Amino acid sequence: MDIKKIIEKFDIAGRYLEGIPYGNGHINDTYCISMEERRGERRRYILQKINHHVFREPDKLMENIQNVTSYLKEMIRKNGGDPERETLQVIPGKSGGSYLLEDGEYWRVYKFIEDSISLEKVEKPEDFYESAVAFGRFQRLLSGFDASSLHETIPDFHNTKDRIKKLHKAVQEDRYHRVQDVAKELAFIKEREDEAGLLVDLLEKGELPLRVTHNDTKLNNVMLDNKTGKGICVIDLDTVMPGLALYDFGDSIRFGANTGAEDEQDLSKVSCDLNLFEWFVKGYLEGCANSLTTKEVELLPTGAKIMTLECGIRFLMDYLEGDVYFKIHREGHNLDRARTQLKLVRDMEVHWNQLVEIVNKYK
Ligand code: ADP
Ligand code: GN1
Ligand code: MG
Repeated sequence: MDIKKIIEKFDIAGRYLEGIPYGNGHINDTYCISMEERRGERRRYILQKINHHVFREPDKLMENIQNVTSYLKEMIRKNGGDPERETLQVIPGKSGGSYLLEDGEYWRVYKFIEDSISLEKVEKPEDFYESAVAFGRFQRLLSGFDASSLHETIPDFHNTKDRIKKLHKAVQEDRYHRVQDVAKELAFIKEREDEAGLLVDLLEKGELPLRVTHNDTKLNNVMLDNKTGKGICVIDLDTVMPGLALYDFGDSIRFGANTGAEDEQDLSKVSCDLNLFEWFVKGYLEGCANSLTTKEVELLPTGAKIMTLECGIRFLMDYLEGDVYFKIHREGHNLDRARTQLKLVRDMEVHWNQLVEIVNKYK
C-alpha cells in the first residue's frame, strides 16, 4: 500500500520521510508518519485505516469524532487546559472532509501527541491511577454533550445480553468446528448468564444513568505525559457513545489490573491485582469529580466483572467465527484471550469481598 500517496492527500505541509506501522490496537491499521518541514524540522502524524468491517459507517463515525473533539476542545480551553494536546486533532483532507475514501478504504489523520506515551501494561500503580483520572475526567467533560447527536458506531456494543445471544448463534453454526475445543469455557459462561445481563437490566429500568462514555478504556487508549506522568489525552474515540460509567470503569480494570497479559497462555499468571484495582477506583472517582451515583459506585466490582466476562465472550465468539473481528498474531490467539478473561472473572469472584471492601472505602 502506498502510504505516501495517501498522506499527501491530507492537509499536511512538508516532505514525506517515512510511515511505519504503529501501536498495538486490535481494530484499525495505524501508522506513524514523519514529515520534514521547511527548516528541516520533523513533524509526526498518526495515519489510520479505519476498519470498516467493524465500523460499518465510517462517515458517521468521523462525524462523531469531529463533534466530540470540538466540544472537548472548548471544555478544555474553559478549564484552562491545552486543547492542542489534551484532545485528538483531526487533520482534514486537501479537498476537505475529515477522512479520505480511496479505493474503498477509509483513512484519517491525527496530529501526533509528542512527549507522551501509551502503555501496554501498567508499570507503576501511579500510571494506572493517572489513566483512571483521565478516563473519569473525559466522561465528566462530556457530561453536557448532547448524547442524542451521537451515532451508534457499533450497535449494542456493550449489550452483554445481546453478546450472549450472538455467542449462542456462533455455537449453533459452528462453522469452523471449534466448539469441541471450548466446552469448558461455554459451561463457565452459561453459569454466569443471568448476572451478565444485570447492567443492561438496570439501565432499562432507569436505575443507572445513561452517560456519554468512551467504551474502550484500555490503558493504551490514554496518552501519559512523559515528564509529569499525568494522563493528558484520551484517544481511540471510535466508540464514544451513550453508555454506562461502569463500562468504562470495568473495561479499564479487565485490561490494566490483570497481573498477566490479555493473551497470556499461562493462566496461573492471570489474576486481578487488588492494589491496582484500588488505585483505579480512587483515580476514576476523582476524575469523575465524585459525580457517580451511589448505585454506580456500589456496582463498580460488578462493572469490572461483567465487562471482563463480556470481553471473554467476544473473544470466544470471534474464535468460533474464524477470527474475523480482532486482529490475531498466532493460531488460537482469540481463544487464549478468551481464557485469560474468564480466568480473571473467576479470580474476581474469589476475591469478591475484598473488591467490595475496597469500593466501600470510597463510597
Ligand atoms: P485501535 O483502534 O486500533 O486501538 P488507536 O487509535 O488506539 O487504534 O491507536 C493505536 C495506538 O497508536 C495507540 O495505542 C497509541 O499508542 C498510538 N496513537 C494513536 N493516536 C495517537 C496520537 N494522536 N498521538 C500519538 N500516538 C497515538
Ligand atoms: C479492541 O481497538 P482496541 O484495541 O483499543 C476493541 C475493544 C476490546 C479490546 C480488547 C472497537 O480495542 O472493545 O475491549 O479490543 N475495540 C472494538 O483488547 O471492538
Ligand atoms: Mg486503541
